[in-house]
Amino acid sequence: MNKKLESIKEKALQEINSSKDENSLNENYRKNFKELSSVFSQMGDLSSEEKKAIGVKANEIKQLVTRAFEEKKETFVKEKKDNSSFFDITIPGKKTKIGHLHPITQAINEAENIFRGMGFSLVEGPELEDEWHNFDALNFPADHPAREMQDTFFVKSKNKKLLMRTHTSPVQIRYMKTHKPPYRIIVPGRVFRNEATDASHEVNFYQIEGLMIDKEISVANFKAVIEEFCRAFFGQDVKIRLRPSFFPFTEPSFEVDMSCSECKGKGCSLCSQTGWLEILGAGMVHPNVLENSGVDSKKWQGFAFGFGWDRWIMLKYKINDVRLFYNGDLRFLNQF
Ligand code: FA5
Repeated sequence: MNKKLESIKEKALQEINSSKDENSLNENYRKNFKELSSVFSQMGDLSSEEKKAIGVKANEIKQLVTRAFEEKKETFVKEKKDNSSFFDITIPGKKTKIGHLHPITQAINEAENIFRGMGFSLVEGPELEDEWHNFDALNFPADHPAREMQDTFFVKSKNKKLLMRTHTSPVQIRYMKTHKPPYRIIVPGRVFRNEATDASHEVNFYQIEGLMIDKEISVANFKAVIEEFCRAFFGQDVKIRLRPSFFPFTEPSFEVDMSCSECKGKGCSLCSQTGWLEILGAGMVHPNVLENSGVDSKKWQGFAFGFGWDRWIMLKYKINDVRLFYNGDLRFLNQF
């Protein structure tokens, strides 16, 4: 029995100490402990003296094996800890993905910088507007088709007739009503129209409004400001021209064309072979609009303009569908 105990001890210690990992250590301990325990069940035929001596020895071996098991386990735990705290400073870092500004916002910032250089400041207004600011104050007649539900998103409300603004021009009114002239502002912002979408029409899109009012502001000042802006944005060789047009809130009104950014005025598919691209609506602010905003139209005069901002950026980057700006496709957005 003594010999058997000795051989169990040797084998247990040898197997425990040579275990390669925690799993094999557990298995070796379990197996040998079971063998050791089986000695106790074989002590039935021994005298009480022998039983006592063997029992003491078996218990000593049990303690010895258990200690060896715990010590070995401790080395594995320590090894694991050492490995996990190791930090290899030579491994290249993982680049954190950060977003960037939307191309429309980037271009608004660029426009703001250019206009600031000409003394304009940036003003914002609400997207949810009332009918008076969006239409009446801007001299739209009561029966103007833009006021129809088919063109404008009206919002249910108890008191005033509310709508999603169809252009940024109502901010002119809000600004003039609360500030004294002279004025030199630009108003970038989102506008909404109830229409079917296609490559050049969205239900929500951006405009940049401009307003300059002083004592002697003329169409010549307007032309100089817009030409300067177009050149700063597109390049020095850009030309612009004015064509007569109509808006209820400006008189006279004009559409502004810019020489085609693609063919430099020679004629191509982008400009329908005309050499010109339509870029904005503009005009001298109608006296009724000044009066509606509390500004004396006999003393003050000036111009306003409105860029369709999405189409302007489409020209710059040769984008063929306005809907790309809004569908959240990262393959498109990541190019900016
Ligand atoms: C206006 O909205 C006037 N408020 C502009 C203005 C301001 C004129 C100040 C005079 C003085 P218009 O409805 O033409 O004008 O729209 C301006 C521009 O918005 C258009 O030239 C076009 O580039 C753009 N636009 C119009 N509808 C859409 C649409 N559905 N999707 C994308 N762009 C559009």
